[in-house]
This record gives sequence, structure tokens and C-alpha cells, in this order.
Amino acid sequence: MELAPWAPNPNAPTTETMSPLLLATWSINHPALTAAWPALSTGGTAVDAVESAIRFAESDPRNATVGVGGSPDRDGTVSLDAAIMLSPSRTGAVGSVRRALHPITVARCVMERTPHYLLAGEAADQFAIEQGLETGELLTESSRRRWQEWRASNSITRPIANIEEQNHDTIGVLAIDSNGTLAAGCSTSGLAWKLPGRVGDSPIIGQGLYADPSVGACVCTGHGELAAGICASFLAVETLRHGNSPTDAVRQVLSRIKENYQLTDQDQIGLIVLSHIGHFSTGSLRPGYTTAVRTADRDEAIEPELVLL
Ligand code: SD4
Repeated sequence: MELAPWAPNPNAPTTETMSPLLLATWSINHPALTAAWPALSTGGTAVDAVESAIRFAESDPRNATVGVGGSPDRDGTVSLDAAIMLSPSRTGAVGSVRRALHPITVARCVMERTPHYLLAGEAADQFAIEQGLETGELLTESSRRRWQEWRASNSITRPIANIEEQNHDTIGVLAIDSNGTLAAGCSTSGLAWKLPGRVGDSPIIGQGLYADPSVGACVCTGHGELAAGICASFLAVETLRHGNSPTDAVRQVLSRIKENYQLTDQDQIGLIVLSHIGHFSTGSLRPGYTTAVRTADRDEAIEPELVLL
């Protein structure tokens, strides 16, 4: 049977104005939401809010796993991953950049100015330079010192640090603007002391983040390898797509991780799931994960709704 072409329904209600909303992984990223909120709450776009919140975190040298001052890899070099996503056909990402000071902006440029979705390594830094974006030294005195202390007290067979608030402040941001448009973004230096060349879940669509404007969005933080194998953010959004709540989606992701991995005491994943109508839930494998929330009525850091273990 031939289907009639889609035509707009003249009786459809007009899109309601939504209240803007900003969410970020880890309470330490609360100031990043505070920085992005004035523009978002006065008509700014979700994509600008995600970029500006993340740029704020990337600029803060005290933030030990995002941007300048991020945690080095095993060999003492800082390399960064970032991604931004509005919809399946509007995504941009960079992996393993070593010079770009704002990988989230490089990711946005990949989305807006190239036919590609992901650029990696030296060529991604070169792309940032060609686009006139800021580059510089990512290693600070303090990140160098932390790396030296780690080298002195650990063998190189133990390449990663525990995921906790003190050493894991990877930023994942979800936003809805007053037009009801969704955006998601992530930026990270990845797991501390990772093997050089390792790229985590954060710049990979479906793993560290996913957004589908008609369904919802998700961002993950923690051990990227756990989010990777189950396509955690995609799984969360697909769970919403089948009519389930954000809480169901968080539960689904955490249970799927538990079913598939031999979890150690150090393994952690935290996630935020947001429906396209502004309902959200948060969860983590273990206690310790927090979420920053900014709306017209809320300005706080909250404990996860679900903690699996
Ligand atoms: C990664 N998921 O590279 C990131 C790290 C992270 O809080 O989120 N840490 O695996």
C-alpha cells in the first residue's frame, strides 16, 4: 500500500514554550551552569548553553579532568576528548587533542563547518588552528605534580585512578531552551594516567552522550569502557523511545552494565537521562556521584535517584 505523504496537521497544538533547564554531571560543575544560565534563561539556545557551560569548566585549571589542567596520561601528556550533539544528524566530536584549549568549541566547529562528525589526534589540533580557535599548553604545574606523585607511587601496570568527586569532574551537560530544543555535550581529559592514545566514551556518539529531539538525551561520566560496551547513552534514549520513564532508562543502563562486566570496587558510572519534555533522572553504580541542576526554580546539586550497588 502506498502511504500518503506526510502533511502538517492543521489542528495540531502549537509547540508549548518550555522552561529552560540545565543539568551537569558532578556538583563541582555547578559553577559552569551558573555561568551559562543567564543567557539560557533569557532566550539563549540550548547549544550555546552547552558550549558555554563546558567552556567554563575547560577554562578552570583547578578542574582536574577537563580542559587545561586536566589529568595527564601515563606518560605525562594531557589529551582531551569532547563532543556535542543536537540530533542524530547534528553531531561533532574530537578525540585525543593535545593543544586545543576548548575542545567543545572544536567539536562544535566539526559539527557546523565540516561534513564529518569526529576528528582525532594531531589533525584535530591542526583543524582547531585552521579555524582560528585557541590552542596552548594543557599541562599545568599542578597537573604535572599530580602525575609525578602518581608515577612515584604506582607501577605503570595500574593505569587508572578511582572515579570519585575529587578526581573525576568530567563534564557532561544537558540543556533544553525555551523553544524546547535539546542539546548534549561532554568534555574530559579522560581517565587519569590512561594509556597514551586511549579515547574514552565522551566523544563517541551513543556512549558518553546521545540526543534525539523527539525523545530525549543522556550523558554519562565515569569509566568510559563500561559505557562503551553497552552504548550507554544510546540505550538510555532508546529506553525512553519505547515509552519508559527517565528513571526506567537509568535503571536499564546500570543493570546492563552489571550484567556485562565483572565490576570492581573502583568501577563507577554516573548518568543523567532527560526526556524531551524536561523530565529527568540520575543514577550511578555506586554512591559518590552527584548532579548539578539549574532551572528557574532550582539551583542545587542532587544525589542520584538510583544507586545500583
Ligand atoms: C572517560 N568517561 O574518558 C570519561 C571519564 C569520566 O568522570 O567521565 N570521568 O572514560
